Amino acid sequence: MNDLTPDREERSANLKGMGCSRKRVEDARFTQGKGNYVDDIKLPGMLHGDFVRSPYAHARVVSINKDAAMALPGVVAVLTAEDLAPLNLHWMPTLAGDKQMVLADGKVLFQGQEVAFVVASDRYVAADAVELVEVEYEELPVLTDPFEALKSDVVLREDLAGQTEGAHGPRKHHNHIFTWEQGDETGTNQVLDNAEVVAEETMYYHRTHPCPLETCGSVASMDKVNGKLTLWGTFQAPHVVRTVASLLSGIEEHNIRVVSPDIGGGFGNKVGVYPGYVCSIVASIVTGKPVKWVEDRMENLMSTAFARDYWMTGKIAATKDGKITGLHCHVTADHGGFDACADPTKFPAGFMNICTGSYDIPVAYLAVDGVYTNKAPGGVSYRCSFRVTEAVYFIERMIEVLAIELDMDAAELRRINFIKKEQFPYTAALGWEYDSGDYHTAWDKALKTVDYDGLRKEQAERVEAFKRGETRKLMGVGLSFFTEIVGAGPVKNCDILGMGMFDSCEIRIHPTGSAIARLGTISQGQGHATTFAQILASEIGISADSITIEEGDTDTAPYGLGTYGSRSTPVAGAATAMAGRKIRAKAQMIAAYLLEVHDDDVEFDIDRFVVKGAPEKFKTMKEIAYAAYNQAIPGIEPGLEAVSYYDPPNMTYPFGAYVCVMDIDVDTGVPEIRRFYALDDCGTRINPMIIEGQVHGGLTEALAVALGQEIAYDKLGNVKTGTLMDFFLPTAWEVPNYETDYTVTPSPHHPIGAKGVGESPHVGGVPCFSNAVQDAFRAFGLRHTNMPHDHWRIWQAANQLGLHD
Ligand code: PCD
Repeated sequence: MNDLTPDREERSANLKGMGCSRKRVEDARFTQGKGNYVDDIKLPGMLHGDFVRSPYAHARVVSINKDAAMALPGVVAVLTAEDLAPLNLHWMPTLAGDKQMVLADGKVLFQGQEVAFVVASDRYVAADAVELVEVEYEELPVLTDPFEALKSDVVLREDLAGQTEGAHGPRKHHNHIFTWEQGDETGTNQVLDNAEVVAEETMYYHRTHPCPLETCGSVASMDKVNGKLTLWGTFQAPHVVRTVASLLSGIEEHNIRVVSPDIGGGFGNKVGVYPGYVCSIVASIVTGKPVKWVEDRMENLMSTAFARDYWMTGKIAATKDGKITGLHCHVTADHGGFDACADPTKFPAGFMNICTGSYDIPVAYLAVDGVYTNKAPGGVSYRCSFRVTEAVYFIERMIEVLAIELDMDAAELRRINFIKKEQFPYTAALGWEYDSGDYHTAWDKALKTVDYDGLRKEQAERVEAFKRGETRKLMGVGLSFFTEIVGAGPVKNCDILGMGMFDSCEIRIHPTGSAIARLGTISQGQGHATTFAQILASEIGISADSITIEEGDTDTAPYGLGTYGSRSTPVAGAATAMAGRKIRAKAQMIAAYLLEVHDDDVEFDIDRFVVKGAPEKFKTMKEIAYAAYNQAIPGIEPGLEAVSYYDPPNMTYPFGAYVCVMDIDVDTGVPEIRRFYALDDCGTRINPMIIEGQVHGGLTEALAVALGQEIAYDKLGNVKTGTLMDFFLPTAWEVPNYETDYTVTPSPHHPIGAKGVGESPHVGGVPCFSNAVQDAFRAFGLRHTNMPHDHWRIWQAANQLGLHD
């Protein structure tokens, strides 16, 4: 049975292992209409739910009259808080230690809040019945500004009235949620007081929203005969949903099966638990029928988790020649009506405490105040590891402002402050230990590729030409250098609702030498079925084409904390490699037995074990797998399976250097991106083609956020951007050609040296686009202007600088 495939190179290529741009195996299904999304699930007798939502941002619910709705043929039930109260499900715990109304209990706190859940025989009847539910409201004063909320007598959360302690410590005011402090306040203030130069700036990272193509939804099916609840849904963390559903409902966890089928993009929007999920479960329990809930686009934008909404004030101290000596940051965080941020429990402002960025800053202090307002709850990590995008935007803007203050080149200012290669592992002033990095090499490569000096020369010429009236277009050179923090991660630091953040992989090798591996994560488009098979192929010597990857079914997958915060590669990817190594260790013993040598006398070689010094004597993994099941081997159990639960020793710290060259028409405010160069370092690269796709996607979402995408409210708390007419979602029209590049600095603690990459381009991209806009006006005195830089805001900035006179 020996397989005498000729050379090692060919054998290695056959594996399609790590480093190979393997085509995505899931795409055959996705491009041929064979995907299986939540809305594709159709069960016999299935009912449909739809929400009555509040038109007001703050109002008392005086009465709800269901009669007319119930009279409509096809309507089965109209649930309100009163119906959920006996089950204790009218309020639910949030990931941030707060509680949130499932259905309005006494009053509403934001426009679009869920007031009643109509259950009907089809989606259209449900929608008609929603119109027939009569709700009487009494309007209350609306607070949409967190600074006003902190001064106002209006109590938003009456349920918390008088409570001076919250989940994250003392509350200073009835609309205040928490203060989170990190670092050395006294030391930082001392440095600021004595510094040669201090630059100060306040910036608003506006409220926006992840906008996956597929909105959120669920199908609940309670089988009262077996006592088993099955819940399909758009869940980025299916196991967590199962545990939470069990704790809330009292149904034993083995009787709950949670399935995330195909997911049409997550971007953090599908991490939290929404009233729709809870209501579909309750409705299925009440009616005994499966109940589907799928939100529409407006509901998605108005009510499911928002992102950002951080007011950040920074002070950065430096010497005259540009060496940074200290950093102070204060954030006022607008959390909306409930604190439903999706962060590890101990981090109420996520990883905002990585705001010292890629720079060697000796002392720093961060304080974050969380505030309630009349806006939708959420606070998700939209394509970033918790609040790292806010942190990177903050420091990359502070660097630009400091460069202006020092009258210095911003690329040079970065270079002299980067953490040096030999300083890794590096402990930052706010506590994180960066695993590895080589920032100078990446920066130099980036600047050289784009001919940075040439760009600055051209820019200076353009400024002169503008002043002479020869052009109305200015040129911006946007720079950003970012360090991400991904892979939450270590159980000792990170948990969600008490559940430690490890991840898992379970592998079964079949007798004929193919395999199935199941993971605790869940792909939403990232291509896990392609890439995890590649890790395994390299680890166990079975072709990736012969390995099925399965995720998302809690009845079969090992327990895991899910996919967000670019944690799949750092955590589940590590578990995959470790489980693979267990398989290999057993395979080694089997091979040695079959080859009649000692275990230590065989070694792994691509797809086989060979006798050391006698390469013609070998057993392929296929042969070993067959023997594992079919041959009695003394002292070894039959079968070839392994499972690994991996608790990472640290997070991984990918980084990157981005440059954007932009021309801005001063009279129309229209920016034109001439060039975008992105160098990413995510350590060992599993699939270069998928990485490139991830970078393109992340940059496009960064462009969206920097140049127009926002959830805006008026003074009455009406959402002004609740449809895709107003909410900017870039198309091929707005998106430039991206140039991607890389360096490779492996993670020293990850079994295959890989770091995450999915979010990096977004985290580095937002400041890069923003800096490009702002840099175009630097020569005319602009220091800082807030995002999103849509045409109107750019025009206004130009106008304020007197460029239209
Ligand atoms: N990779 C490779 N290599 C390396 C790394 C990585 O190859 N070194 C690849 C992997 O395998 C996969 C990807 O890449 O496939 C990614 O990865 P990561 O970074 O690890 O990540 P994950 O975890 O997997 O995922 C997550 C992310 C996130 S977070 C987000 S937002 C987004 C991204 O992912 N999302 C999404 N991307 C994406 N894509 C798509 N298509 N879709 C979606 O949805 Mo959050 O937190 O949730 O916000």
